[in-house]
Amino acid sequence: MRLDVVTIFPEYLEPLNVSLVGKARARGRLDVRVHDLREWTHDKHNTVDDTPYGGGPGMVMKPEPWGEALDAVIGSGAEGVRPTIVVPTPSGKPFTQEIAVELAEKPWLVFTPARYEGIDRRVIDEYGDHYDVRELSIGDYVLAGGEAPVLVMVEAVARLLPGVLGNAESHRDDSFAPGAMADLLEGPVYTKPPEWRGRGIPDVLLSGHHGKIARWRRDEAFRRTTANRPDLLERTDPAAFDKKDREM
Ligand code: 6GU
Repeated sequence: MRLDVVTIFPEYLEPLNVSLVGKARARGRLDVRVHDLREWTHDKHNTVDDTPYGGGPGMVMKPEPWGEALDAVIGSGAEGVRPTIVVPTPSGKPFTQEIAVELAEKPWLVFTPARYEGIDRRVIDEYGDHYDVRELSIGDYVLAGGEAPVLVMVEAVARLLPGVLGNAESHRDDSFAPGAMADLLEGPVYTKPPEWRGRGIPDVLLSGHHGKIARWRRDEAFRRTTANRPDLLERTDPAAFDKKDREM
């Protein structure tokens, strides 16, 4: 997969050289290219923003640098490969695991993190007429720019690519993964030593009884979901739970 990021803070994307994403790059699973938006400005001060039409606080990112940057980046692609353009914005649709799975199937993602009050709307409309453009938010809070959301989304997508996670099974029962534990949060996990500061391990995990262990994990997932994310249970098919679950 190819990933391009156009930003006024290329150094903010340095973490893409580290850990899972960094290894995926080193192994050739990911081709990541970070670009400085100011390369596509032409004035002495490399201006990327201006005051908003209609007045109000803050600044808006000018359309011309974004247009030139996106034309150059998109034009550098392989013959016939069209990018999906991801526009991080608190006004976007929620970025979910389902969207991460969908994006992980694309050959090429171009991210356009903005600072200030966002990008002149005409840029999104213009590229939206010709490409698959996704305006996505990572949660209900406001950040100063889209760079941290790009790191979040790239990590969520990269770990789904074939050959990136060490163990292909590792994301099978992730919280939010589709499947048997869909819409349940993951329960607690333990490792050695068997006793730490006077605290032991739930006996069932030492029992060797795989059926009982699976049952316990599901009960814990249900308990944790009830406590932390009751909204997730509202949208779960009641058939996914048996009578005993509902009595917990
Ligand atoms: Cl994608 N951008 C910004 N600036 N703030 C956010 C966000 C994105 N998602 C949640 N808050």
